[in-house]
Amino acid sequence: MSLPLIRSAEVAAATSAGRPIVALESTIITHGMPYPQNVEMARGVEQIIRDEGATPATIAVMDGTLHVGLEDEQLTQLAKTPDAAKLSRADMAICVAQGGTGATTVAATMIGAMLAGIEVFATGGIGGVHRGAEQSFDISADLQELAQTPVTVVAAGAKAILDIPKTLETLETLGVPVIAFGQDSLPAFWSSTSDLKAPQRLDRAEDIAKAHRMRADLGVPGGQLIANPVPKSAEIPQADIEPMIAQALQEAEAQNITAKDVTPFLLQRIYELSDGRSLETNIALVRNNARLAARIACALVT
Ligand code: PSU
Ligand code: MN
Repeated sequence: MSLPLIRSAEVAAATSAGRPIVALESTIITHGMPYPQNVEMARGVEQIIRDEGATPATIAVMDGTLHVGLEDEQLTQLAKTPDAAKLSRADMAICVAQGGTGATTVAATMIGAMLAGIEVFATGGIGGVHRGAEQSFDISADLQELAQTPVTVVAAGAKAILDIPKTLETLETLGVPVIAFGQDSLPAFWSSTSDLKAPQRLDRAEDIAKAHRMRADLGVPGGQLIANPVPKSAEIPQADIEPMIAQALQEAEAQNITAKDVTPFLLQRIYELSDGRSLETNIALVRNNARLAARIACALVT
């Protein structure tokens, strides 16, 4: 059976030539940032990947087809659809089978990347164990996906809205390597450092590529999480962001926001509470992650 999967012209050409490709998610576009900053971010990030000598592949489901690489009109169309479905592992097959349209989370983007033979993926922050998870059981499917799907994911560490120690413990249980890039401390999304030491540290894209290869060679399933610190010039110190996170979390609880709606709600409220500063930082860190991911993808093909 042939899969309902279409590559963009650019991704198809790179695939046949064996050139490096970097996957990008689409939930960050539809549920992570407002229009038009979301489409500007998405285009800018794609260009960074090209400038590094790799090919960008933004992944989404449109009208029942899994698109690996979006043409510019498709990207714009998706960015203008804030009510697009948010597709994680559980949702993807149903959306495709029903001819639906939706944006892929980290988990679903990893599945799309694997199906298209792409081994490296850049995003902003992954989902994780939410604060209060001992009550809500809210643990992102992104963590399980990292444990089973062989894609190296470059993110800016676990998002500070989460319970970062519990997220790290869960990743350890699942056998997912968490590798800080170029520093000992685990980055915390909007902030470049945290009080936590990262379980692993690597300093070069080539070393990350080597570790990715070795994991496959050893027959260990799953991917790697690369925690790439946001550039200092764009960071928001933890002391500044923490009160806004606390307020957003309180409001989420008061308004009974649950399940898939939690992460988009928190990101939107922190954007408002920070007068847009959180968005500037978010864009800066995604761009930084795209650059590193492209270097890893290039190292994988040499
Ligand atoms: N982190 C961000 N922006 C985002 C997301 C994460 O900075 O938009 C998205 C990603 O697509 C991630 C998803 O996979 O949120 C996690 O959602 P949940 O917590 O519902 O699993
Ligand atoms: Mn959740």
